[in-house]
Amino acid sequence: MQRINSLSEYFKKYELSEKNPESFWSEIADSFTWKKKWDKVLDWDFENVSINWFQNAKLNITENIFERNLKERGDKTAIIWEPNDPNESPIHLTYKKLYEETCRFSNALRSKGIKKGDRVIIYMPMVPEAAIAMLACARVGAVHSVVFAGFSSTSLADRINDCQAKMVLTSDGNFRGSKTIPVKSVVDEALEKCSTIESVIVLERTKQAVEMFEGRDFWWHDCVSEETNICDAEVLDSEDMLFILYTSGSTGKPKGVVHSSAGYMVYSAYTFQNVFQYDENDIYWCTADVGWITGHSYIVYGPLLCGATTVMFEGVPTFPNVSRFWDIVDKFKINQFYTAPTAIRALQAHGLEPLKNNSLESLKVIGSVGEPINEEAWHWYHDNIGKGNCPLVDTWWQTETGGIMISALAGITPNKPAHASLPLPGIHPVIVDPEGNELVGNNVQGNLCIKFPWPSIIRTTYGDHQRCINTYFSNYKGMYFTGDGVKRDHDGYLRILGRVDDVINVSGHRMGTAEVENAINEHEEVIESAVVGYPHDIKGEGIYAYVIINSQSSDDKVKGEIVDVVRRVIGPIAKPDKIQIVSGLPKTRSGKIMRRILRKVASNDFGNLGDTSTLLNPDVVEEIINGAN
Ligand code: 7RM
Repeated sequence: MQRINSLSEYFKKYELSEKNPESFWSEIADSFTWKKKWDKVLDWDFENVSINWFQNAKLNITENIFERNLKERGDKTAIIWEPNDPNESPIHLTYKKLYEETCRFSNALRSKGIKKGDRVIIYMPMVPEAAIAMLACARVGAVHSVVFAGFSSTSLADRINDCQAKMVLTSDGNFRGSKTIPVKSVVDEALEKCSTIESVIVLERTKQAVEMFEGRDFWWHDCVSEETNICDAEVLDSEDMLFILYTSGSTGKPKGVVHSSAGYMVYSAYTFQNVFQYDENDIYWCTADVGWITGHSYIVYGPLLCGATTVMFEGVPTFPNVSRFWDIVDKFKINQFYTAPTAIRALQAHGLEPLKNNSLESLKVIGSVGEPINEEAWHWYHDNIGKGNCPLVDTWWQTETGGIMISALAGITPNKPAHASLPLPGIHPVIVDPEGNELVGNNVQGNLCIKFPWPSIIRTTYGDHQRCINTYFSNYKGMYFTGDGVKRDHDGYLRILGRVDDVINVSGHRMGTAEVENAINEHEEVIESAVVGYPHDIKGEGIYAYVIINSQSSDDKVKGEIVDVVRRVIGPIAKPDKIQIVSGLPKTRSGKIMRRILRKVASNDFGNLGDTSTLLNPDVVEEIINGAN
């Protein structure tokens, strides 16, 4: 894998990627194993969103993880798995062992009738089998869609139905901190609303009692017991779908973001290698869950394509105590550590006491992802975890981009607190004003767009291509619109300012305000609701819900029930932090809720509410201010 070693080399590569993107990307793609090479590097059209990378090439991403790595790295550890309970032994899976287990499970998938193009849902805890499940799908050409195991049965059912999945891979339960959470029973509940699922494979993890439905449900260990550890990889076209991952937007239900095989492979590996500057014997740990894009690209695919040792952690940062992350860093002598600002802030709140028995001296690189990192958290992380001598890579990217887009390259790009800094080679960001004029030069602020395709750009939203065009490629003609605001400072470094649409980012989890409102509205006494984000010390943003109810019951009772409804409809991560019962919502004459005002009130920023004279019901503003919590 091509690796950039100096700042001047970065600028050189960047320039090449601007002047001759095809030669830039084909040089990188050359280091992979192809069944057949491409006829043309790139064909693209942002108007109809038709993007074709490495045209007509044939490959399988798992051959690039296994066959390409096995000779040199067969006995090298691919995955280190750290269980929830620190007293349970970790598991070290070598590349050879991971390959064999993937083949065995690939055969099991084929035995159950899974073929190229079939959609398979993975609803599993953070266990090695979750990675094996993803890789086995990729091996047989099935399209995986991982659903975070904290989502509700309703959310799971929506995703199964949207992609018309044929199979669910799951577990009996999930160990998370001091709790044991049911998983299989959530699947059972979801499947009452689904008709496309033919079989369910259940991994035994917690050994809790589960119901197994004859003819539909099978134990993982039974499925693999008769299978061999050799399995031919399906030959895929570059643009064949690799996976679907659902993500929230400003309107409607979550969208199935589609990634394709070759482009995603090239980009996830290239960015992993260069951002983290991985060296052959390093131990790398990303604390994300495989249910999010960060887990896909930087726990599983990127690291394994590069032959790295990647750590997978089943538990939570606070169990059995708040030293857990740092204990794991010392236990495995982690060299690169990649986590979210929300985790940093939560641990920062406990002070330095939990660090006093940790050395952390193995760390070479620390990283941040998922939300803007505030300067205070940046410095705490840099000084106390990185001990002042580890480069901190603040990596900006999205489910739709497939891989890191704007970030320092560790040890190469000078660090600047709270700045994602510079685009990676091949990434051409532009800052635009609301009319779509490009703002050139330094000291400008506006909306972040990307004007040229990169290999792992979103290809479509599953089942609804028009929605992909409308959401990402219509706001600004000829450009991909990210939904984020950005500032280019006097040095030309980029600082991400957060979402400019109705998406909120709670503890690094993306949520549509409309999605939360729809869940709240399922409570039978709710007439209308409006959800906004507000600054939260630890979560980054908290969820603030304004709710109009039609009720004789006490406000407190309804508030409690609303929290329960959201938990049931979406999952615990979407629970409102604050609920204010109101008699009306500020609306424009055309009936649109003026969220600007609601955002200001939720942020305790009553000073300048802007022009409220155009409101249909200006009186309600005062009531809302008086009742704010
Ligand atoms: C990787 C991931 C994407 C949204 C994105 C941003 C925010 C992500 C950063 C960030 C500031 C960062 N995918 N975001 N990384 N904001 N600095 N380094 O999180 O699809 O779940 O979310 O997250 O708003 O649009 S995601």
